Amino acid sequence: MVDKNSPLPIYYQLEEEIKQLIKTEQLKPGELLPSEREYAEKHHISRMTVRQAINNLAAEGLLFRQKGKGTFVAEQKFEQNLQGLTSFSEDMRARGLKPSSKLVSFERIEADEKLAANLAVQVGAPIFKIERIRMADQAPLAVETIYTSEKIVGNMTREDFAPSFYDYIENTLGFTIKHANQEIESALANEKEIKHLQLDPGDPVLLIERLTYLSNDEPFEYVKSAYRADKYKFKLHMPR
Ligand code: 16G
Repeated sequence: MVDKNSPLPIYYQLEEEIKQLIKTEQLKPGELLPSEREYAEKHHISRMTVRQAINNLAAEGLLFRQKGKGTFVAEQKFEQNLQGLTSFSEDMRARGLKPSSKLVSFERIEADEKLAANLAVQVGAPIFKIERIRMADQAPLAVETIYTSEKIVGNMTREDFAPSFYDYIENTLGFTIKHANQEIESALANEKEIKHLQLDPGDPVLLIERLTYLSNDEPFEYVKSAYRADKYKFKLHMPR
């Protein structure tokens, strides 16, 4: 409830009230929010103040607007722990969701200098380049381009590869995956990402580059992924 005698700005109090309703699922993902007018009348505050609160929550990704329809509650973001090396399939199953992939392309190419350096192979060595859309309960979350060397995965087919790459590496080929180095940065979605992730021009994505190693410290995959920024947040425990 808004308290006009509180030192906290009214828009902020309203933000906290709406956040609490989302957290306790009294406002559920996909639900239409009451109109600015309703909030203004209920709390005896100006529509400008209501708009400010709603703008802030939309900027935080908790709400989203649809032209002509109103403001809706967004899906809660996935929290991705940055400690521990997990596969997409494992992450989704741990959340009770069904992982799946849609293959965009599967090619055998020759390593250029950058790939050769990343995957510790000779320039020109055979590399698999696989592009796929990663989905949870059929909703697209990321587009991923994986480079892996034939030297390690052998004569891999697209059927071997789907549905889980890490499962193929560990359980079919019998390797142990040991560690990875990862970089994360933000960007605006490019045309391909807009198409595959059902985004609008100007929407942000989180770009992740990962280089993953086997137990003998040999790199076996170099991955570039774009994750929907409205669906992901990354979390890290930092002991001092
Ligand atoms: C994740 C990894 C990717 C890995 C894939 C394996 C990131 C940024 N990427 O998407 O490197 O190839 O999992 O998943 O985390 P899978 O075993 O389900 O195919």
